[in-house]
Amino acid sequence: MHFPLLRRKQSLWTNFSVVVLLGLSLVACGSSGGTASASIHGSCVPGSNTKEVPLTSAHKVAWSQNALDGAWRYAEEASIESQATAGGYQLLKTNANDSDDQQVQDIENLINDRPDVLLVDPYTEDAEAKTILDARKACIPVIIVDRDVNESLATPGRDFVTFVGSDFQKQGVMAADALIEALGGPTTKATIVELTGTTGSSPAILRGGGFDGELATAAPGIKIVAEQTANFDRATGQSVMATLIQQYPNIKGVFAQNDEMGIGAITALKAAGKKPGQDIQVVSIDGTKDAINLVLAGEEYAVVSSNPRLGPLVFQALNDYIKGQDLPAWIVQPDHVYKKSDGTAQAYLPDAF
Ligand code: GYE
Repeated sequence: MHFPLLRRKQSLWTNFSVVVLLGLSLVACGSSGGTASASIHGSCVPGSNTKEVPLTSAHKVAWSQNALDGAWRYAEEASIESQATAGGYQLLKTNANDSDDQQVQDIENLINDRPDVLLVDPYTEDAEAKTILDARKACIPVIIVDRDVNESLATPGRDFVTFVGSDFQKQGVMAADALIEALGGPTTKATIVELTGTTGSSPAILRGGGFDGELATAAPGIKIVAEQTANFDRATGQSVMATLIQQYPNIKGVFAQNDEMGIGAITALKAAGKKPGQDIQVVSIDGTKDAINLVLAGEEYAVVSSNPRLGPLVFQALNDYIKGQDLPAWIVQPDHVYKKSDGTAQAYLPDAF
């Protein structure tokens, strides 16, 4: 006699459970365009931190950019945007204006928007790492773009899917080899200064490490008398160089960790009566039109590229991940050296940004 009632209670309870579970999984795994899509993040358990978040399809892509200043960053932004458009994705964009605090806030806001996947170009290596873990815990897969995070704080293959970007260390080595050549080869004795990028950012750390290490081993007679940050910025590069050239009037070379600072440095050197390209040699990294034109004008010896057109690699990685392929921890963007003497700067000019 009691069975029907019991069955009814059970089925009510079962229906209630289904509703609750559906609701929870919607919260946990996000939704695309307001439709239930618990399945796109497969077996991800919110709050767990043991393996990377699965992804079976994506429409809503979030993109956290660390700043929008200078040709390099505009070129990168355009590359991400055009690939998102070409692939029919919805792109949620933020710009942290050179601020770790702002970028941390941006990423937390983007997590709350429940994108299917999150792309992050972190301002510095450590500050944004916790937000990558937060995304992981919220079952949102992350691809790190351009600048890496400190991988001892957030690990590829677990906390994020992959890192897509250049080999900054190698860029530093190539820049050192070019400057050594400009100054007369491995046995040269000379002093130089180095303008460093944003302190704590992966390109500043790795370009500096690559350059300093290569210089010390390949041309120990060339000494770095000052290393000072100019935050990857042209105007700051100019003012820092204006001070350094007063302090060290006999330097024979300048390594600027990006083109913007290199261009600022050349302006300051000229204002101080120096002849860049003749009595002082400058090398920088990025591959902007402005810097390549200085190379062609004979005022800068070489530019090492850091190709900002990362969109194709990023969206290829996203598609491969969706197809279930195992991605490498690092997808490397290849770079090159451009000089006037061998015609490479001229040949590259149409591609400069
Ligand atoms: O060199 C610089 C920009 O992260 C590689 O950031 C990038 C660097 C690039 O500000 O121009």
